[in-house]
Order: sequence, then C-alpha cells, then structure tokens
Amino acid sequence: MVYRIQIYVDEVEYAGEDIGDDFRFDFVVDGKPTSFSRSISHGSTWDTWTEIFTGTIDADREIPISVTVTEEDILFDDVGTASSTLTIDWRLQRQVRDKVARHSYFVPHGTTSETHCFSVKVVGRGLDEDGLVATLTIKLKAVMGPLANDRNVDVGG
Ligand SMILES: [Ca+2]
Ligand SMILES: [Ca+2]
Repeated sequence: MVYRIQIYVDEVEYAGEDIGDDFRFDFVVDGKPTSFSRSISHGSTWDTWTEIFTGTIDADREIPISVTVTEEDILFDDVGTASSTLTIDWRLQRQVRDKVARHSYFVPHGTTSETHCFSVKVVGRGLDEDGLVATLTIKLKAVMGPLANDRNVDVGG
C-alpha cells in the first residue's frame, strides 16, 4: 500500500552554548534536498510548520533523514550534522489534531501523524566561539494519509 506523506519541521529548540543566531538548515529527506535559513535566539524554541518533504511512500518503508546545521559567521561558520531514520509505527497511528487542525490544512479521512525528534551538535569555531557546543533539537511531524483516489483506506491497521 502506498501513502502520501508530508514532513514538517514542527519545533527547533536551541540549547547548550551560545554560538550565535544565524542558522541555515540543509535537509536531505529520502534523497531530496531542501534548505532554509532562520534566526533563532540561544535558549529559545522556534515554533514553526516548515515543510521539508512531500511525496509518497510504501507503508513498510523507513525514511532516511540527514541535516547539516550551520550557524553563519563572517570568518568561520559553526557546523554540525546528524542523520536519523523516520520509522512509522502504523499500529500506533492516531487522528491528526492540534497543530494540523490549527493550521487549517485539508485533512482527509484516515490521515494520521507521527512525531520524530533528534538532536544536532553544532560546534563553534573562531576566536570567541572555539569549542563551544550548541545542541539543536529538531522535532519533525510526518503527516500521512491515503492517496486522493483511495480515501476509504483505513491506515490504522
Ligand atoms: Ca557563530
Ligand atoms: Ca553568526
């Protein structure tokens, strides 16, 4: 069975040490690259809903995700990378609510979501920031559902 899937960045928490606030995120999700930039203050959580993938998957597939996080500086950028695998537990799927509903996306019957978290260590470089380590914890939300011509499929099983 093939489902459509969209993956969003839901939150980014910036903890650890302060290495600046000019972040760029370069994601590769299932082989597809996408990038965006965002200012995030040290000690804060960026609450967002930024799409990083849209496509279709087979129900039994795992989705590889990698990200390079760069804090841009004039001379030396601070960089960290991480990889993760989104495994969808189809037995534990539940109805989409909360944020998806708040953002007024079209939610057909049978749509479900899954949360996936991982952290990226970004190491400072340059005089003031050499050796400082920031931790960015990225919370993703995957929203899945039947294909448009297959609305009556029950994805809960
Ligand atoms: Ca910096
Ligand atoms: Ca900077």
